[in-house]
Amino acid sequence: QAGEAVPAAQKSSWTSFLKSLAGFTGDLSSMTAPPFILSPTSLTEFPAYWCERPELFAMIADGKTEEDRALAVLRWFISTLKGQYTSRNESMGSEKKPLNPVLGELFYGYWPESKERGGKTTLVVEQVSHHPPITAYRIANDAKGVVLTGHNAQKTSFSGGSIIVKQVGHAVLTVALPSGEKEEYLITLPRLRIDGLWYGSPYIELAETSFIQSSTGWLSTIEYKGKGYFSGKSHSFKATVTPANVSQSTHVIEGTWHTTSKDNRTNAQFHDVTTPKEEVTVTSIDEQGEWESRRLWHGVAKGIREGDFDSAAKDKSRIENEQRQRRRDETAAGTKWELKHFEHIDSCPVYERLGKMFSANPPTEDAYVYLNNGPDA
Ligand code: HCR
Repeated sequence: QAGEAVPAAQKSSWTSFLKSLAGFTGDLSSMTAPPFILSPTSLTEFPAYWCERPELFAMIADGKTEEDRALAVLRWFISTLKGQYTSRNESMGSEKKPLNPVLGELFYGYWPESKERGGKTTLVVEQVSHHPPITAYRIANDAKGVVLTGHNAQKTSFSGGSIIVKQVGHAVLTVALPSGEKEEYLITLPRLRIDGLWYGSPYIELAETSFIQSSTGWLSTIEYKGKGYFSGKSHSFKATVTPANVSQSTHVIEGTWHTTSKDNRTNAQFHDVTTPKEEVTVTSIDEQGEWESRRLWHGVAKGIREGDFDSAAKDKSRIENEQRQRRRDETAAGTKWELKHFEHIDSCPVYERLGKMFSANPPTEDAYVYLNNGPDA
């Protein structure tokens, strides 16, 4: 039934929200949505999903051959999808609308060292643009020599009752090999469809194709399908892994990204995310700086969690007004906001070089270069 999951008092504002989505393109994060769909978490926390299985991230460096490492990168990537795209349904009952980060917002965290993963893995996130929202991040296990850098923005549109989200941006993973050489992987991002809006119970399905291109030539092509395709199951994927200049794939991996998959050639299990994951460790709010996400949004998040939406809205307006004032002051003084941990470049050299190998579209993309000055530097 329509609006089944929507609290009675918010049904009409949910209907207005859905109506305003029709014909909408652009930045969904700035749209006002009814309280029941609000999440107390800022989008700056999302890059942590890349590393909730830190041992898989670290293990990339242990691959003995180019093929082993290409498969290890694919295994780690597929294993992040459950957290990235289904974890709000698990923790909050449905997909929710995250807090829209302010320019300069920061999120720091780490996964402690352990025997399996060798070293501490650190996370630095910065909101590098507000309009449109762009989040830059860097995750590093220095002891293993595995580093991921990337940025993410979204372009949204509405079609057939679903929100379609094109992810803009890419990630680059580098592995420092014992030989002193460096291997690079260009990672493109899947398209999302947000379904279940009619019922007030949104969830994500992944669509189309994403790629992982290695500087060694190995290419993983990942196709995403929902119910009724491949296996008939939600969250299905099929990945083919091909060496350089060979069109026939060496590995075909099929399964559902939120559970398990198999390598068709060997019939061996490829990934398994039915086991517990490890959330990022973050210092307590009292110890955080004023730009750090959980401290910055503390009042709003508390209001949302406790159902006190008036106080959440008041604190949100305070933050937004402060931001507007800051921008006005900068214009008056003829100054510009300075990024803290990243520097913007118009064209990413890794994207250009590796993108050519699989005819990436677009052929060039901008990037944010990490300045090596995070809290653990
Ligand atoms: C689309 C989305 C904001 C962006 C989120 C991204 C794409 C961010 C980068 C992460 O690596 C992966 C990721 C996962 C999320 O699924 C995706 C969010 C889902 C909803 C949210 C919209 C802006 C809010 C839509 C409001 C709906 C729920 C009514």
